[in-house]
Amino acid sequence: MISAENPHKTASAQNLASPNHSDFQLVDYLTQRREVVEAALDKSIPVVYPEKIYEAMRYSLLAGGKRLRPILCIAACELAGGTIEMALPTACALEMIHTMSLIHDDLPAMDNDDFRRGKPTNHKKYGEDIAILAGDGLLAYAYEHVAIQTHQVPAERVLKVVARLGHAVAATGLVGGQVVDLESEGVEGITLSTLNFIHAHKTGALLEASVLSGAELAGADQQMRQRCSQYARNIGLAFQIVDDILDVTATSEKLGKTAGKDVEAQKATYPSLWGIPESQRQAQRLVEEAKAELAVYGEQAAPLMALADFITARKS
Ligand code: GRG
Repeated sequence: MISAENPHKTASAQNLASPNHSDFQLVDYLTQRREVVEAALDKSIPVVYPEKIYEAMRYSLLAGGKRLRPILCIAACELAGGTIEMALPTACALEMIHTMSLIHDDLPAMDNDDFRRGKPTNHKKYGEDIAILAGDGLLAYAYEHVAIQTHQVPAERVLKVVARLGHAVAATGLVGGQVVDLESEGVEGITLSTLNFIHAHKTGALLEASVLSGAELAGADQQMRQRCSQYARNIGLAFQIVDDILDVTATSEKLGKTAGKDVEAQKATYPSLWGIPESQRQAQRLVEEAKAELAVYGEQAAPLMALADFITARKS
């Protein structure tokens, strides 16, 4: 059981083991960027008639979480010479899409989870019908938000970002990954390549879209986009490996969701294929390779470098 105090809500900076990149102050950076994102998310969806659906959307959207995707988007935009303001609507949209995927993932027809971000899941609080609609509402709103709220960015860049988000969400991304994940449940002998497919799509696609859309909004050149893409693929996979490890090693209280679900659902995971020590080594290797991609940008890349370290150091 998860305590009613919602320890997950303020967890990200506190749960960070010491990052090992240069003098960059990741905890300060995360705290500042999270504050900006939280305020923008709070403003993004008002409560109007019919109140219930707006409240349900806000319930999950404003329930905390690490805000990793918006922060990656902002950091990549800054790396490419852009501003927080240029990235903020897309950053919020990424969190709306991510939250939508969590709401639907938690439904009885999918993972059937009771807790998320330290609180009862959306369908536990509002019922399945409203939870489905809250997810749909957030997904649609994400695109409207990018299209209407992005200023000081040429329209063709915004259009590219909208297309990129669509690609990350569709059967080419989250949806495709989720389908193979559902099909693989309880199946023995899942291969590494199937596992990699699931997570490159279910988790990696949106993380990659977060980094690339930030870079694109600021007009990053082809070489920077390629480096950002490789960086994001590596941290995406590392993120999932760490997620699998935490499912075995962390408590529900720390995670803000039910721990041990992968074993219970007989899911193939990286620790089940490799064991925990090798999974940790692989995650570390991927993070080092991700950082090496951006080394050419020096101090400008410090936030993204430190965020890569955060992936393996995180405890929730
Ligand atoms: C997008 C149309 C559409 C459908 C969604 C349900 C589904 C299809 C896909 C599942 C995607 C999913 C839930 C992937 C898991 C990704 C993941 C590792 C989530 C945890 O992310 P964190 O740790 O969570 O960043 P917080 O709460 O910190 O934001």
